Amino acid sequence: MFEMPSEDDIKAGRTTDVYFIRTERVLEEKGVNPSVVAEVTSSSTNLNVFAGLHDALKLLEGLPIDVYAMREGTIFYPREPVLYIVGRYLSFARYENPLLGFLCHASGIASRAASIKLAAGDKPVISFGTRRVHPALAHVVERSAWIGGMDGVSNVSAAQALGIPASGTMPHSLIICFGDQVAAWRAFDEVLEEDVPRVCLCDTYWDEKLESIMAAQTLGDRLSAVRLDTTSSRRGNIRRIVEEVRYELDIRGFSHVGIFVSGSMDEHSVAELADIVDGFGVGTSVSAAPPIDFALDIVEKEGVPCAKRGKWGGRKQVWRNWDTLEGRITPFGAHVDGMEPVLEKVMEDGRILIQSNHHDAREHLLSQLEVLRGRE
Ligand code: PCP
Repeated sequence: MFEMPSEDDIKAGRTTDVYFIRTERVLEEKGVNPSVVAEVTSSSTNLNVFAGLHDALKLLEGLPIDVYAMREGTIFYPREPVLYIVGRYLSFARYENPLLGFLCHASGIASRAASIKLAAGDKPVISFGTRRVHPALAHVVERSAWIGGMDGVSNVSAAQALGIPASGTMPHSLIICFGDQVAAWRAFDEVLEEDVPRVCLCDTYWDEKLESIMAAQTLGDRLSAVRLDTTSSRRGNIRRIVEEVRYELDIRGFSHVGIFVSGSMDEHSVAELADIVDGFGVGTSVSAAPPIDFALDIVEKEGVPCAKRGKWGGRKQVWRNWDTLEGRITPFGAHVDGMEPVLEKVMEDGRILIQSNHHDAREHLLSQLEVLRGRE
């Protein structure tokens, strides 16, 4: 129905670049099929979070290869292999494209989510961004945002797949349908279950301060927060607007009412507001985050290091001191005192050896963010 490949297309390696198909034919024709080690690395110096392993293993399942990888949610550094394959090159040649696609995209989203979560401190951040991407990507967007430390996701289908409740407030269209903010807020409160937070959108027709006071006077103690999603043409200095709304709510005895901000938020605007805002909704910055520039390179052939220029040769291990996040790269088989190996065997002869759970990955990431916060 929609313009996209089927799961069978992806699993069969058809969503690949033609030069891999031609390479297969040339090597087969000439009887060349070396045993290699091929590793995935990036040169990115941003806050990088590894994600996408779950789907990557499903893609490679059944191929006569062994795979070693980091846990999802691991913060990684430039040149550190996040995954490597051991096997005959023709066993996985055409899968380089979809493999990198799964890892580059998911890790890009998880990394941006983690940067925003780091900027938000202890304030919750909800992922609002699946409306900005192809619907077929909704699950990978929200799973990666969750691994990256987001505190909730708005997409219903993805939330169900993740096994978490979907999060959200109310859209402007609800207010416009009623044509009256108060009627809309009241209806929202009357109709929805008690476990749905009463967060009223307060910027549709009038000034944020006025609508916030109205919402507090309308729902009183039942109001948990007001959402400010001020349109860009009126946004001006959003920090001043939030301070004003905070002051006006407090002097009227509504200090229990939180302030939730959304609309073109990123790690910079979140950092600027985190001390006065109680929660954030972030869309494009996370869902349309740039992919990580992972590359897959052969670094060892028939047991001999053989990397191209710009790459470090030979099979490797990555080491981490999880208390300081200090890292080291060594040849495979070496040892580093006071550090733990990061790359573990996750596939043996095409059999998946681990369950890459998104909740465990998120906890793993959050514990590393605590170390980074400790440095600030
Ligand atoms: C949308 C939503 C969030 C926005 C998008 C998140 O706003 O409410 O605030 O996406 P962003 O981070 O990419 O801006 P609107 O479509 O303006 O409003 P509504 O809530 O009515 O859908």
